[in-house]
Amino acid sequence: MPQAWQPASKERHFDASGYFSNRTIVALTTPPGGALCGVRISGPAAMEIGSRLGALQFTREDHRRARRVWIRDGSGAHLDECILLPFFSPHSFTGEDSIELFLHGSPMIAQRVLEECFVHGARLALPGEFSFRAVKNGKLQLSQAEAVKELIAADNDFSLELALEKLAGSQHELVKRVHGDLLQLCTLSEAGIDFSDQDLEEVSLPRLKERLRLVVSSLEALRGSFDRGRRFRDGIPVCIFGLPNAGKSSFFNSLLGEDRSIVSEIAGTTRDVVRERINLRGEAGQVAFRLSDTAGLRVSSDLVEGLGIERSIQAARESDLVVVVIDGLNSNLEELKTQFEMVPCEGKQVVLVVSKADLLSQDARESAHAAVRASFGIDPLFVSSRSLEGVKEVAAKMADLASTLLRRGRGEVVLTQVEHVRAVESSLQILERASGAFDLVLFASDVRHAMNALGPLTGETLPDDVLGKIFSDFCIGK
Ligand SMILES: Nc1nc2c(ncn2[C@@H]2O[C@H](COP(=O)(O)OP(=O)(O)OP(=O)(O)O)[C@@H](O)[C@H]2O)c(=O)[nH]1
Ligand SMILES: [Mg+2]
Repeated sequence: MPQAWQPASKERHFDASGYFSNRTIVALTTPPGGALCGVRISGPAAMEIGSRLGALQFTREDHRRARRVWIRDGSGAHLDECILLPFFSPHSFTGEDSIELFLHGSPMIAQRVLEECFVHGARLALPGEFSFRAVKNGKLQLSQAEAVKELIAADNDFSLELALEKLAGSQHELVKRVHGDLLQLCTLSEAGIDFSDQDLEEVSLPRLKERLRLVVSSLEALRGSFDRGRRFRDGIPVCIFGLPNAGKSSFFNSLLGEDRSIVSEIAGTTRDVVRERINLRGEAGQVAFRLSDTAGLRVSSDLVEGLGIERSIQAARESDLVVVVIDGLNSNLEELKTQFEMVPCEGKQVVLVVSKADLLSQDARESAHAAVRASFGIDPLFVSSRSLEGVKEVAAKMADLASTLLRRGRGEVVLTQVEHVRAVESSLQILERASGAFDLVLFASDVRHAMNALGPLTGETLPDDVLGKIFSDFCIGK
């Protein structure tokens, strides 16, 4: 954010209680550089500040009524002509009284308006503080607030769709259901304790354990979804693999559209794994990848090169997709096959690419094609990092193969955050103990603990400092 947008008077917005103060807060809600600039004022003094800025009086009748007004500072000097929109509590984003201003997009105006709000007692909002207040006031579920952050960060079709569904409440609904089931189990087991002398079948330990199994399987499915969630968040891991000098780094650079890896005619140029994130477009949309360029594989007496080769094999093992680059001019397919067999390919997608197509005659292409097909049983694609022939086609093929790993049913929940999967894991651990409990008292206590362990997903039993930390990752104005 440009310097001019920072408030000059820091002490005016210092507030020791951080997220847990109820002071009126203000921040820009749009990034700099646009034709318009949004400002949100939220909190108990919002209406008063709005009234002073616009020399207006608000009644509840003015809720959501946009007005075009001149706003002025305390001396009566013009600040800007803008649109002013009041929202009365609880019908606002934060659930508090709020004023939204739409100013002309000038950093100078924005700074002056913020300063004027500070004069009237507001302080600058902390990162994510509007969303924090919305969650605190029950206007937004924690998972929906997190979805807003993911929505802003989404840079490909698949993560955008997932964040939109999360915003619409898919994850919250599922977690609420599981939480509700656990609560019901708590209630039933406590009833079982109270009426233990009556031998009621419905609240007997075996019957409750039976019910618990259903909850456990929902939680297990949720835990299992994280494997895919990581791919949504970080991209699909892809390894570019092959013998030295095959043209791996050149192809890697062609995909990225920049000279990221060093390329030379000396075999063994790449030593370490070079990683980059990239989005590639296929038929189903854009897919994010974590692309790794690796050291060429050969038997080497050089210690450093040997370590690099070990890393190449490790990178291939950890990838969902392996792009094997075969030197179009000088390929030793037997050797390549031997090296490739060191990578367990079960469950992996493989794309074979013959490089240096610009140097290959039609005959050479045909014989390379036949030889690769005979050795690997897969048709190769031809690319040239010089003319860029075939690069787009390989990119599209990679995106199409990878998109099968990201496909979800509509509304299918996929966990993308480590804190969430940890919460599910710890809940499951406690429920495992509950499944082996010998009496209802222990069973009831474990089920209650397991329910509380889901706090990071529900937001209900989270300690204040943890909640504050979640929102501190947001941007100011969110
Ligand atoms: N004409 C032509 N030359 C290429 C092409 N791709 C790579 N080369 C050349 O082949 C040589 C090796 O390219 P690199 O991309 O460094 O090969 P590498 O597989 O990364 O090699 P190592 O890192 O040593 O394993 C360089 O001289 C490149 O200029 C291509 O498509 N066309
Ligand atoms: Mg290389």
